[in-house]
Order: sequence, then C-alpha cells, then structure tokens
Amino acid sequence: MWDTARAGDKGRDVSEARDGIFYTYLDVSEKAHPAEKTEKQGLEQSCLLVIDMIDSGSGGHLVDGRELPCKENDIYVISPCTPHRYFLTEDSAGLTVRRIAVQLDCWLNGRAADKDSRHYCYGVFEDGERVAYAMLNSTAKERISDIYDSIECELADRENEWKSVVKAYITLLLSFIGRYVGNTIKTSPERGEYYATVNSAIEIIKREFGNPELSLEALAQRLFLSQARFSQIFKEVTGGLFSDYLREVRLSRAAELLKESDMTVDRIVAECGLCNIPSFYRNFRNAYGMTPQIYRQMAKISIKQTNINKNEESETKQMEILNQISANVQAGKAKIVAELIGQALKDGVSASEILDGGLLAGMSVIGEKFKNNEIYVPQVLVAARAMSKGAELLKPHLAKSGVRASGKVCIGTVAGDLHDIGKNLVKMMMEGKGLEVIDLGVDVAPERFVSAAVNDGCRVICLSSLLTTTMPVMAEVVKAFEAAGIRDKVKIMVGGAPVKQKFCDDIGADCYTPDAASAADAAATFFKE
Ligand code: B1M
Repeated sequence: MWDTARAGDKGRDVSEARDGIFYTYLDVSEKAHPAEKTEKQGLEQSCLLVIDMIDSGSGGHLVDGRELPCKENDIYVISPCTPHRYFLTEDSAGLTVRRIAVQLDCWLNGRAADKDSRHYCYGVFEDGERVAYAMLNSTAKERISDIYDSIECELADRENEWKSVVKAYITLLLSFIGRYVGNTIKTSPERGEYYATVNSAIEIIKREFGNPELSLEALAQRLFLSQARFSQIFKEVTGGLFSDYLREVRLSRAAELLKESDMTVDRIVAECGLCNIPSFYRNFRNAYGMTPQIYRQMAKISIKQTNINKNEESETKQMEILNQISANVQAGKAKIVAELIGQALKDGVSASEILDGGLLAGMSVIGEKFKNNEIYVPQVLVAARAMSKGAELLKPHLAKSGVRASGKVCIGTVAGDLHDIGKNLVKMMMEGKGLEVIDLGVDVAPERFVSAAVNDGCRVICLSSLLTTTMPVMAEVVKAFEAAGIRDKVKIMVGGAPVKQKFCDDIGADCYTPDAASAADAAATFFKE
C-alpha cells in the first residue's frame, strides 16, 4: 500500500476519501508556475493529465458514458476532456486509487530567449523509436523527476510498469501540446538551443499560417533574433529555407481544404495566408504536379475508392464471422457460437444476417450431411443445441421493425414430429412483434390446437412440420376446427421445410410462409384485419 506518512514527508502527496473511494494523489501539479499556483483551487479537471492505478479493491468506473469494471492493479491513462469517475458497486471491496495528476500547460518552452528552456530534452516516441526531441522547461523537468523519484521510492515493485506508462504519457503530452510527432525534423540534444528556436517558430507557423503578415522578418522579430541569424539557424536545423517551409505548410493546408471541403479557391487562398491566386496556382502546380481543381477531383475519386475498399473490407470481415458462426454451429460449439454472435453484433452485423448467414446456414449443412449419412443423431443434436442457444441471444434484436401488433397466437409442431427449432424461431419472431404466443410444444395432437383456440382465445393457429410423414396431420388440424364449428373464427398458418404453398391451398389452411420472419409479419397482419 501507498505509505502516506512517508510520502507526506516529502510534502507533495494528498489523501482524500470521496464517495467511499480513497484517493492518494501524487500531486505534481502543485509545482506549477507561480501565476498558476493561485489558480490551483479553481483548476479545471480538463487541464489535468491523470494516471491512475487501482491500488486495492474493486469497483467500477465511468469512462465516456460507459460503465466498466475496475480492479486492483489496473492502470488507466486518462486523457483530459474524457469524462471519467470511479464508483463502488454492490460487490465492491472498497477502492483505493493512486493518482498522478500533471498540469497540461507550462511544460514546453521552445524559446531560446527564455533562460529556462535548455534544461531538459525528452524524446517523442513512436513504436519505440525516438522520432523527435522536444525541449521541456525546468518546471516540467522537476515534475518528471518527481514522478520518477516517487516511483522509485514508493513503488519499487511496480517500477517498470509505471515508468513505461509515465513515458507513454509524457510522449502523449508532448505530441498533444507541441505536435512534434510527424515532424520530420531530427536533431541532437546538443543542438537544443537552435532546436528550441526553430521549434517555437514551427509552432507559431502551424498556429498562425493563415495570417498573411507572418513572414521571416516578423517571426525573427518575435524570437528576438535578426532576420539573417534566424534564417541561418532555421537552415542549420531543418536543412531547408524558412520561406519554403512556410509555403509548404500553407500549401498542404490548402490541399487538405481542397480535399475535405467545398470552399472556393479564393477562400482557400485567403484562409491559408497565401498571397494571391496566380502565385497559389503556380506554387501548387510545382508542389503537387497538377492544378488545384484536378487535385480536388482526384482526391474525391480516391476518397470514393477508399470508401468502396472499406465497404469491401467490412463485407469480407462480416462474411468471415458468419462463416465462423456456421462452422461452430456445425461443430456444436454453443459457447463459441455465443461469443461470435456477441462479436458480430458489436461489429454491426444485423441479427437477421447472423440468423440466416450464420445459424441457419450451419444447420442446413448439418441437414445435408444427416441426409447423406455422413453424420448421425448425436451430432445433429449438439448442432441443434448450438443453433438454439445462438437464436436465444438474437431474440432481443430480432423482429423489432415492421408492423407491431397485439393478439394471441398458439403454435406447435404437429403430432409425430419432434423438431422444434423452426417452431421456436417462429415463436420468437412473433413475440418480437408484440404478439402473445402460447407454445404447445412438439408432437401436438389436432384437438389440442382446438382447445387452445376455445379455452385460451387464440385467433391464429400456427402449425410446424419438418417431416413429410407428419404433414398430413396439418390437414387433420384444419378438419378438427371444422368439426368444432369454429373454422371461420381462426386463421390457420402452416410452415416447415417440406411445406409449400400448394400444400397449404390443398388442405384449406389460410397462410403459408417459408420462414419465421414472414410468419410473424403475416400473423401481425391477421390481427390488423
Ligand atoms: Co430430423 N430430419 N429427424 N432431426 N432434422 C430433418 C427434418 C431431415 C430433412 C433430415 C434429412 O434427412 N435431410 C429429415 C426429414 C426428411 C423428410 O421427412 N423429408 C429428418 C429425419 C428423417 C429425422 C428422423 C426421422 C431421423 C431418424 O430418427 N431416423 C428423426 C425424426 C424424429 C421425429 O421428429 N419424430 C429426426 C430427428 C432429429 C433430431 C431430434 C436429431 C433433430 C431435431 C432437434 C430439435 O428440433 N430439437 C433433427 C434435426 C435438427 C434435423 C435437421 C438437421 C435440422 C432441422 C432444423 O432444426 N432446421 C433437418 C434437416 C434440415 O432441415 N436441413 C432434419 C433449422 C430450422 C430453423 O429450420 O425447422 O425448417 P426449420 O424452420 C424454418 C422454416 O421451415 C420455417 O421457419 C424456419 C426458418 O426461419 N418454419 C415455419 C418452421 N416452422 C414454421 C411454421 C410456420 C412458418 C414457417 O408457420 C406456422
């Protein structure tokens, strides 16, 4: 555990309990510039970069509106502006959060004129590679040292873990403030003084490129240097001319606007601080090898192409997951089927696509193999179980659209037939439509359907049959209703793999549908009549 007393000796930690959660701060933001110190109390949460470690206990935390569990030893790097808070859950064993909070601003100091700026040089890393250097001011240096010191003193056992998080965090901070990542300029720490000057020039250019007054002369003046000296330093660090760099930044922003917006060329020229249209055309052609208009057309074509590629990619991904669902239904792996369905739903695949392209596709392969004696009843049963489990998961997502209805339906697989997967799907879809469904189960005798109509008030009677040998029972059900004198009071629906429209007409049933979704639609319309 965090040794509060010991850390307290150093005079920089704060401990506090809020909503039953115990926080220990290593408050390095305390060492702000004097001007900021007075503001400290009113410091906006969004100004703070936060690294949290769950020191003990468990509970939950709300990140950007999502509630997630958190537990001992979790480390969170919370970027500013991300709404985040911890809370205790019913089974929480308390929660102690160890927090390092650093202030966003006052870290970088690129101006050579400032005496403070040469103290510390820290790398910006991408994929473990140092891609640029940034000058931190002495306050930043002290804060980083503080963090490292306390990690060493207090958290020796977690030292490496914390260090890598702090390093990643500081890198994030640098790229956030200085936008150094992607900056191709590389220099050595020994050239820090020049680098700092150029860095701050680059910062100003990136911020103010739209100002047509921004020039070598104006910038040199702001950096307390003569034009010649500034120009020389810039060339030494970057290998290029300041004016070329400024033009490049403006042109690249103009190219972005051509690509992403419908702004007219005159507006883009003004927006980017470029001097006039003819010279913009000339410079743009030199840089991009084409006119701005052609660049815009080509960019739009390429954006379209990218979207097409993205769609193709997502279709392929979707196919892959559906194939996996189908394969796992066939293998009877109900747990994996459930996981894959969760993943597919998360990826935006619709429930009906999962049902048709995954679950039912898998079952139909099973049927073929069963027919050809390649597999036997046990394999069919485990596949059926996986399929049913998957269908259960899809239940809340299915049949939410279309006509909504209310009314009472009964459903059953006819006498002699024990297949119930299709019947269960029909039931599920009908319930999704708002209908009340009385499930009579499998192997249901004709009289049972009649009593459901008479005693339970079901107006739509649904019959399912998967065997050619049990299809005639459907005709018996129709006759039973006639014999009871209530044939005109009910609608009889039939379905199941071997059932067809002609059979429905022949036996005098009211409706045949080939699948569960259309069966639910048809039943709903009966109640609207
Ligand atoms: Co059986 N079985 N089976 N079986 N079985 C079939 C149906 C069969 C086609 C396999 C084959 O040989 N290819 C074949 C029937 C041949 C025929 O008569 N033409 C057959 C046989 C022969 C048998 C046994 C006789 C095998 C034996 O013991 N020798 C035996 C019979 C037992 C009995 O019922 N008395 C038997 C047993 C079994 C199992 C118990 C092992 C198992 C059932 C497990 C269960 O249901 N709990 C089983 C299974 C799983 C199948 C297959 C492989 C899959 C059926 C299935 O669930 N499909 C099946 C082969 C196949 O169909 N490819 C087969 C998925 C389901 C969602 O589809 O039920 O068609 P389905 O429902 C569809 C539509 O038809 C529609 O909606 C659904 C889609 O959205 N729908 C309706 C269904 N009911 C509807 C009602 C409606 C509207 C639409 O309105 C009211």
